[in-house]
Amino acid sequence: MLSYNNPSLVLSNSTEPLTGTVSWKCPSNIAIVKYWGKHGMQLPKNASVSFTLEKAFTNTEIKYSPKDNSENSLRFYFEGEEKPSFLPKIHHFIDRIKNTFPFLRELDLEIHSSNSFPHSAGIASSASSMGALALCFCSLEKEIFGKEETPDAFLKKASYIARLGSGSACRSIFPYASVWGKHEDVEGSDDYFGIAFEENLHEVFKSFRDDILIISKSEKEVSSTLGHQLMDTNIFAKRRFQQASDNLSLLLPILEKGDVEEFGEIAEAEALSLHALMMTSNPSFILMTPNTLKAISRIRRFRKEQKLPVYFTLDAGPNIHLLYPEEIQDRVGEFKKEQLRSLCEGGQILDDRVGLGPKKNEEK
Ligand code: 2P0
Repeated sequence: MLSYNNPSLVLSNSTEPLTGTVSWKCPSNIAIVKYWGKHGMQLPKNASVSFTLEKAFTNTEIKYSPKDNSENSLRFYFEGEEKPSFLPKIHHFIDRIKNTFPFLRELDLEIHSSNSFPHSAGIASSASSMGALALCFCSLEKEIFGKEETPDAFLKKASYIARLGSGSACRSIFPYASVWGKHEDVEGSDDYFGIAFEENLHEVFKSFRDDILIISKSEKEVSSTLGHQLMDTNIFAKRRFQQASDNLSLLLPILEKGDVEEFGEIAEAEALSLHALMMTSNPSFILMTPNTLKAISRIRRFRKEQKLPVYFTLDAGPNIHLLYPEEIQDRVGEFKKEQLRSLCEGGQILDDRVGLGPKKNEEK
């Protein structure tokens, strides 16, 4: 079992200045094979694979200084406004990583965070926000203790830490695509952190489009954390974890050879399985809305009639991710305008694509 526990990381052992700023930009990701169901300390019941997005990201900056013993050692600002309501989540995260980064409790932290996507667009931001925080915490270690490590070791640790903030966040750390969870077909895969899936990824997927149709901006009725929990008693759970594992085995060679049609079939099957699990949980819940279903049926009809490889996937919510290769973006653009925009709240569609992963914001 991998452990990053390090009791020596306390400020009295530091070699560098104890005041400064670190900042990271971290994108969101969309799972193609879904993670739904966990155990232990944020460990997945099945392996998942995701695409890293480009335009949906969180920017986080942490200003740090030694604790002055005032009560308010942690401050959080979202889009310029102080938000004490976010603090319990961050305290909980810091508590989970206290043995890895004991120095965090000796610091005053002022965290400034903002998202590239509009506020309350119904887009899950936990992957990008926890990813950005995890990267900042890892940079803090580097800044304060002068730690030297390879970029790969840094990202592996950041992914491990991000997982403890939010499971899916551990996949946001890598360019293009990531696998999280031990799977016999993926060398180096692990339940404790995500790994990059880049070398074997066909070029067509490196520029793949992922447009997010904002079907509804309302807050979800059931959180993902509760959704995961309900898998503990879902009567289909065992079969589902096997299905996810089988789908990953099927998907890997498809991602390698670049077969967009075969890819799309698995992506859609996974999305519908995820929502079927929600409907068969006890208590059950439904996150799709009538417009989600209308959009799905229009996408399938368009695909059939136009013979174009346009597919969908869903996150834990009503919004649709429209997946297609870059080369057909003009044709899909017309389709979105004519048939999908009217199904979106405020006509909103966020045009995104597979991206290059997180980036450290260097001081100007
Ligand atoms: C995923 N989702 O693979 C799946 C599919 C949503 C749909 O993981 O409790 O925010 O923080 O580990 O990662 C969303 O759940 O849950 C999620 P926690 P998370 O992306």
